Amino acid sequence: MEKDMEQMFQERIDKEIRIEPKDWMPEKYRQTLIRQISQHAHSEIIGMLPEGNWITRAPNLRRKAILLAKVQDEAGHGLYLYSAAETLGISRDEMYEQLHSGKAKYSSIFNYPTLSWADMGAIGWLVDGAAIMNQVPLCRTSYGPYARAMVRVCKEESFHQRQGFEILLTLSRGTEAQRRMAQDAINRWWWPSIMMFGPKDDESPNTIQSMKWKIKRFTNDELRQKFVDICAEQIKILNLTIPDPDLKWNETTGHYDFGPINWDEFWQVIAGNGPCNKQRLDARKKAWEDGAWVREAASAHARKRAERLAQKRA
Ligand code: BYC
Repeated sequence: MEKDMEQMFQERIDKEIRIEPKDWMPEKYRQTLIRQISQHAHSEIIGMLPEGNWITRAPNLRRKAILLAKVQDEAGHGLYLYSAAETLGISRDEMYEQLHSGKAKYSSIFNYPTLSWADMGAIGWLVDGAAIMNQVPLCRTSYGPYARAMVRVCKEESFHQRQGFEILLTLSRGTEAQRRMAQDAINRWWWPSIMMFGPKDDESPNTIQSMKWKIKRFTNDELRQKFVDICAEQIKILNLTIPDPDLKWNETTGHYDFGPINWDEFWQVIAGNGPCNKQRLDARKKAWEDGAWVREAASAHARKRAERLAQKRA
């Protein structure tokens, strides 16, 4: 019976029919999506912290307003995604609990510090750029609520990517100190950004099944290569360099070759040993604890209203 259901499910996927919350789905499909969507939501929320650090220090009012809006967009993305995950039968409280206890992951990239204003440019250009590369195909992911959330997220993120590039372009055309600051930010964010796509395909336990279920449309390495190819061209406009001596165009493959990735660093960061893991998680836990009185007040208010309504009706 279960076998037949699974076969019918796979046939729907193969025919590109979207799976919706009330449809039957294999338990492993549901669990994979809960893992990926909640990790994605946590990444958006934790991802507000490195940039939030610069809102008070943005160089002028225009830059401050733009950065503030971007960080607020990220909060919105997190909320769409938590809602999408909730349709799979997990509560928001459970997801927060998994984040705070360290059970759920969030993107490795947000465990690096933001040391200068140019980092706002590098995050927009590289981190949002990598995120879009990964998320545009997710607009066609097989689970309806996730796909629809991605359409909205991608629209805003392409704007975020451009604002980051524009910060770097302005700095690259500025004083020598500003150029150096832009180059330093690219040097620090390049390798963590290409790690963001996840482990290489032969070390990625989830890719084969997720491709079969069309949760993922491209493998980690395919997306990483597309991203490198685009950045290798865009850096020419910035007149700066990508910190990889092995980066060069390969006539035969029609792609840019790139140097070895430090996978040990990636696994260390995921295991909780990156430069800012503790700081990021502590900030989220503190926000949760500090918000307890708001949640209690809102529940008390809702309870009173319900009681009053019930009395009126009686
Ligand atoms: N960081 O088998 P794999 C943003 C984990 S935020 C941490 O390849 P999968 C933004 C992976 O979870 C948008 N963990 O897994 C916000 C798995 O864990 P388990 C961020 C990672 O799921 C603010 C294990 O390693 N984007 O745009 O098939 C400011 C093995 O990996 C990472 C998303 O979240 C990582 N980088 O593929 C600016 C995209 N990579 O099984 C910007 C949504 C892998 O041990 N997620 N792991 O629990 C995905 O597309 C996929 O989950 C991944 C990984 C491609 C990331």
